[in-house]
Amino acid sequence: MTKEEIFEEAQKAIVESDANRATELAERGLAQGIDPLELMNRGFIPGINKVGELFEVGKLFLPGIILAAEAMQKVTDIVNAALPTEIEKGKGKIVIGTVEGDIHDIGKTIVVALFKANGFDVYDIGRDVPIPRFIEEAERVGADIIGSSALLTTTMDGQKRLEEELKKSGLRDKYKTIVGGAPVTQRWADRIGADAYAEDAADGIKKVRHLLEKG
Ligand code: B12
Repeated sequence: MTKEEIFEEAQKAIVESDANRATELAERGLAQGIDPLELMNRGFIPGINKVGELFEVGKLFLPGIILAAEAMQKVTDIVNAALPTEIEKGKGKIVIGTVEGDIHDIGKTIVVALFKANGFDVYDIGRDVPIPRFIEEAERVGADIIGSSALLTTTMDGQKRLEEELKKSGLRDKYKTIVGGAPVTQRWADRIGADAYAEDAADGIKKVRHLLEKG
């Protein structure tokens, strides 16, 4: 199979919620030497995005998304495990989680894996995380950066509350913050006063490096 065929089939397998086919394609793609991130970005992620679109127009219902998400989770685990292991340590400590009320964590898991693969110390606090918990964890581990993910327009507000809580506790200058998630934009980051916004995991690495350089 060519690379393009794998990407196409990968997308189809997610849309069809075919976990077996999806895992087979993930393994095959990696064995063929396709870059893990490219495999996600051009194969599986367009698949899950398509699922979102079908849901939006009423062509797919919640049980369908759940099945597709399960298939997505499986391939994410396989592909993440194939990311090259970290070579340097001590580049920066990052606490990352999905905000309160939000259980979407596929994207966050990809971000966590890529940060780890790039040598960062990552503290993944999971999903549906109460806002104070982000700060507690950052204080506990002595983080440099706090990253938050939000996939619902209603839960994006948690990212704003994080900024507010940091200010209230006099800790705003101690940490850099980065926000992400499908509905999140640079404009939102500017509006709430976050230090950075990232479009995807690779952009996240770039932005975090920049934040750490700036000090
Ligand atoms: C899979 C999915 C689910 C799965 C989640 C499984 C899981 N373990 O994550 C399940 C079925 C559980 C689910 C549930 C729901 N979902 Co849903 N879901 C999706 C779907 C189809 C895909 C999300 C996804 O995984 N995308 C792939 C990943 C790779 O992309 P990503 O998350 O954006 O992450 C990338 C970047 O954004 C960035 N990034 C993300 N976070 C961060 C953080 C940092 C720090 C950085 C640097 C970068 C970064 O990097 C990532 C990698 O490139 C989306 C559609 C969509 N297009 O987003 C709907 C969607 C988000 N869901 C939606 C809805 C409505 C729901 C439900 C309310 C449905 C319901 N009626 O119950 C519930 C909500 C549950 C809750 N309280 O959270 C709506 C949201 C609408 C809105 N305006 O808010 C969407 C947009 C679907 C739609 N079109 O209507 N969902």
